[in-house]
Amino acid sequence: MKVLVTGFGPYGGYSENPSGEAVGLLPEVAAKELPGLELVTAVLPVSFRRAREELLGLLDSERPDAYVGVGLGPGAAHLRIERVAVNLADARTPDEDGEQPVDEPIDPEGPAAYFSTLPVKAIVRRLREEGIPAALSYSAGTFLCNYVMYLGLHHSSRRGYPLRAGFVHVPLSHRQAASLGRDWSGIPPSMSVETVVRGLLVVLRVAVERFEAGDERVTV
Ligand code: PCA
Repeated sequence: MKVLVTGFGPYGGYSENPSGEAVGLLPEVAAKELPGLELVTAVLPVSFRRAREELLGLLDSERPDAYVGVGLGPGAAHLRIERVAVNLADARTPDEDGEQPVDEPIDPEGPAAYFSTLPVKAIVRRLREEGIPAALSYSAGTFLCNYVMYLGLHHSSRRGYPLRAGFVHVPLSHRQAASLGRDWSGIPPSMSVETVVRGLLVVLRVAVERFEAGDERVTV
């Protein structure tokens, strides 16, 4: 099974992005722990135009069986397994190229939303069993993370590949939380990048198990 996993680079006030850091560490760990998996990784820029070009280019050149997007969700206290991507780009702040779409559809011809086609509940269950805090989430926002999740699912629906696609939001890293926090009450929740990497391995393991078992069910 071939899986594309993408993280994001720095953006806005975040000079580091733990999603990109974790995705960068993933190939070495996955080679040991999931030897049968063909893994392709990339760190996307936080730019609507360039992220779209890179992601669609990778989906077409690599033709992965599954796509897992990963991004930073500042304020998240656990891994958020996203369930829905909406056809909306509504940026509160400009992207890294200064573009700021407001109230724009991602594709005027596309459906209002797509559900993740990863086995999201099985993933959450397995993460918790392995001691990693995780929960389902019903909004990936309206910025780049929702954008790449929608694009992945839209591509899957239109072209037939990847067969499965979904998205994981990760908390700030401990280092970020330590430097961003102002006082006792102002420390945001955080997770170590190592735990995020372990969590992504679990996501991949569950996806591979389902795929290899020919299990067509989604969600459960
Ligand atoms: N998080 C942002 C964009 C890039 C990232 O890592 C988001 O949640 O949309």
